[in-house]
Order: sequence, then C-alpha cells, then structure tokens
Amino acid sequence: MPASLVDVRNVRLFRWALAGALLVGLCAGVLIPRITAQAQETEAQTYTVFAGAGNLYNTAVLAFGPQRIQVHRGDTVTWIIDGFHNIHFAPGPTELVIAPEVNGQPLPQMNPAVAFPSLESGAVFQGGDANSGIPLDPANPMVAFSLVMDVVPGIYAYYCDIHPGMAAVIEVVDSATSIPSPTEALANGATELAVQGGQGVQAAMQTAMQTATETEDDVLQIQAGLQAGGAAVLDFFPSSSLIDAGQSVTWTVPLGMEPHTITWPMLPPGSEVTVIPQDGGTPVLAFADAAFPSPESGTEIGTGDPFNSGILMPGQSFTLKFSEPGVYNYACFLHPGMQGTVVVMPAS
Ligand SMILES: [Cu+2]
Repeated sequence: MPASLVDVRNVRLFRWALAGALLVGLCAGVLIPRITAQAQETEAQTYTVFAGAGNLYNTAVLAFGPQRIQVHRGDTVTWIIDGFHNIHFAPGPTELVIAPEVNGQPLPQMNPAVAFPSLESGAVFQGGDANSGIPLDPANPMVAFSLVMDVVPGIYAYYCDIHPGMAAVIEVVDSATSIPSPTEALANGATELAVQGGQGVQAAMQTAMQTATETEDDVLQIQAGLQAGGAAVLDFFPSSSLIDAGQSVTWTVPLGMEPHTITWPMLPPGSEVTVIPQDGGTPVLAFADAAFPSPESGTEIGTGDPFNSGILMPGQSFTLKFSEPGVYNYACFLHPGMQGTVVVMPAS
C-alpha cells in the first residue's frame, strides 16, 4: 500500500460513536415504559405498523415493525411509511424492474404492478392481491397507508417489492381471541426497528475502523453502502480519501439490498426514471440516461469533469482514474446525504 493513500476518518469515527451512544438512550426510552395489555375492546381498532425507519445517522432500517401483528377482523392497519417502500399483499415479492420489448428493443422500466396502487388508502382489504403503489412524486411523499382488514381469520403476508427481504405478516383472528392492544403493538414495532437500527450503526462503526485504505493493484477501494441485517447504512467507507494523481478509485456496492450511484454533480432524486405517457393508460416508467454510466467505468477524468456511475446494483463496481490534482466530491443521487470526497495530490 503506498504511503500516500491516507484515510482521514477520525471525524467519522467520532460521529458513529456519538450515534451509538444516542441510540442506547433511544432504545432505553422505548423499552422502559412497557405498556400493559388493555382490556379487549369490542369496537374496531386501528393498529400502526412502521414501514421502514429512516436516516438515523444515515442508517435506514429496511423492515416492517412489528414484523408480525395480530388484529381482529374489521380492525384497520395503518402503515407509517418512512423511505421508498410499498405495501403489497401477494403470494411473494413482485419484480421491480421488467423489460418488455418495445419496437423490437427491450425497454427497462418499473413494473406497473409495483409502481401503481391497486386500491386507495382507507379501502377494505378482502384478500387477494392488494398494492399501495410506490410514492413516486418526491414533492408529495406517501407518509401513511391504511387498510381495513375485513378478511376471514388467517395469516396474510405482504412485501415491499423494492427491498428484497422486507416482508411481514398480519394475523387476523376472530373476535373471541385476546390480542395485544394497538399501543402494545406500536411499542413492539418501535423496539424491533430500533434494535435493527442499532445493529446498522454498530456495523458501520466496525467497518469504518477496518476500511482504512484498502488497495488492490494500487487502486483505492471504496465500499458504497453497508448492509447489517435489516439496516442499510447509506454512507461510503471510507468517505474521505487521499490519492496521488494518476491513481484510480473503484467503488463497489456490497451484496445486500440497496443500489447506489457515484455521481457529480448531484442529480435530483428520481432522475433515474423517465415518465413516458401512454394514450388512455398508466404511463411507462422507463429508466433515464442517469440510470446508466457516463462516462464508462475506467475512464480518466480531470477536475470539473462530470461523472455518473448510473445505478450500481449489489455486487457491481465503478472505476475512475484521477489524472489531475484537486478535490473531487461525489454523492449518490438515490440517497441524498450519502456523500464522499476524493482528494488527489500532485504525483510524488
Ligand atoms: Cu445510495
């Protein structure tokens, strides 16, 4: 490893240590006021389920909480949506991306069966396929979605089609069965997500300490994102690096759930999708140019040159060679707040 590849990570370590300390306090706050079961109500109740928990020190929890909830027939379930998620009752997760042939060419696009709702918030769920759709407009995010569970007692599984592994069940029971109150269920959900968020913060601290300066054949290796159980850490490891002019950097998205981009200048969220209106039908949500690399991986760039890896799926990499000294900032346009810097020194 060349001595010039120095990692400047002390600020980050302090940040994660602070995050860990704050999280312990948060968990204690959730756990201590345990609420005892209330007497069973005869009238319909509303239960709350968290769909993800966002941005606790750049850690997003990609899980439903509680993962299993019991309700009586006729009760309402309200999902509090924090992040880019849908709620889809189906036999299994549905493909997020499809590529049907249009004019003899495959046109990669978001699956309309995932993107668009099959019923409105507040509707009665009577079994079968039911999808909330994806909150597509960044200016008008979907923050809650409700269904009245008017179905025969049984287990009903649902999925977020965007995040593999994000699944949960609702158990509908008959009115004679005693179940936890909405308040108790809410506390369980908050605890489950706080524990997973804590695991993400802990894994991020460990990774930040280990990824000092990993080089392979004189190429600085940067990990884009980190998965720890149900938590996704939306950061680069390391986020600040020093290299010599003429050296290269390779960013890799580890296997897990979240894709990322390496982009400068920053693009607004949603830049990966182009809406193609259809006569009398739902629009096609095709992938835009920003979803694909420009320039190609391996290109040599200078100060001020724009670059965008496009969407890097888990396991994919993107390499740039830095020929001119300077400070190169970059970000992931899918996850605002996920930023890094490469400082290129004159060749020694
Ligand atoms: Cu990202």
